[in-house]
Amino acid sequence: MDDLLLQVRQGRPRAIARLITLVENSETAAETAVTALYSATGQAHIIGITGPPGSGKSTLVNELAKEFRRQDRRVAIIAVDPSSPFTGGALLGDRVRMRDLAGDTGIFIRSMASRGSLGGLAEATAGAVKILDAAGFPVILVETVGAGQAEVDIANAAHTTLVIEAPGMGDDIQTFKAGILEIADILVVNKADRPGADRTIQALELMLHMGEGSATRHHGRLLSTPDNGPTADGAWQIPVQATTATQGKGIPELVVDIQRHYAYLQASGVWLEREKERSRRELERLLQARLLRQLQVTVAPDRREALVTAVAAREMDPYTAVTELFAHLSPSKQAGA
Ligand SMILES: Nc1nc2c(ncn2[C@@H]2O[C@H](COP(=O)(O)OP(=O)(O)OP(=O)(O)O)[C@@H](O)[C@H]2O)c(=O)[nH]1
Ligand SMILES: [Mg+2]
Repeated sequence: MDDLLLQVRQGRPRAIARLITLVENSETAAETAVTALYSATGQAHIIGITGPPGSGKSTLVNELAKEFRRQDRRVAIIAVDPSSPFTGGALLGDRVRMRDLAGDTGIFIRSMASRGSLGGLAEATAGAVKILDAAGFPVILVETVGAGQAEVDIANAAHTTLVIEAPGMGDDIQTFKAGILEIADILVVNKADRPGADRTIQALELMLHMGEGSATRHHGRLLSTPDNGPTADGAWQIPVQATTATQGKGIPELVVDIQRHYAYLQASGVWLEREKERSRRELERLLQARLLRQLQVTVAPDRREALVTAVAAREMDPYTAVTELFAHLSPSKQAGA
């Protein structure tokens, strides 16, 4: 493991791939890896890319990566695929599209499938992000299909979240998924070569204005006016950027938006706020998992089962059952807490 960790720190692709797989499949490996690597993390700009199926996320990620490479920045890509657990078809398609980047050692591409990951996809993605961060990638792009909780999880893990829309999906404000303003730092209207792109842009901008009118808050800050960039009071204005990913159009502009958002996060202190929020959620998750494991070790299965049965039979209420379970968790330490 030590040797593997060393090679990861040196940015060796094979070692990185191997460690991600290990961490995906073993809690112990995850603990060892994160303990060893954590102090080397916190450097990468983690960028989430989410949006409806087929809106052009993979094509866009491919183009973004090329643009970052032009600036001589190393890029890691994680493609999260929660929607198709049965075939490798979608992933294969992504690989073909990302072939422009094949052979470039400044780039690392990893697909995460929902099956086989121990603590769930969000957990596995978070592990991979940490490894890539410690491996020295200054930019990590995480593509996830807009499917409810997954996109929220990614937004929570990312510093900058891009929500990708495409024209022809109704272009009614109501058809945009509720909550995208909660997670979007940058709105992208891809497929701007398609008819109706202007209407989509207008609809999104209208939505941003409505948010302003009803004092919708974005990450605790008010949005939003059409002119881009932080306002006098320092709040972030969500920009709407048109792109045609298949022709590389709008990509340099989008990278400027991303870098502007990075500068805003750093200057405003929001970067630290988000890191703290993420850390808080992570600690709570780990604590929950460890408490559950501890209970499973200290309370015999038949005792646990007896409590479940008693609660089901209304012989005991669930609070009393939990109190009894808790009494098994090293009572001496609890007294001091
Ligand atoms: N006309 C046009 N087509 C595009 C554009 N960007 C992507 N496409 C096409 O749209 C289709 C879907 O693109 P993907 O990049 O796979 O979209 P995705 O959002 O990653 O799709 P999923 O991962 O399956 O949700 C492909 O056929 C792309 O070639 C664009 O800017 N204009
Ligand atoms: Mg895709």
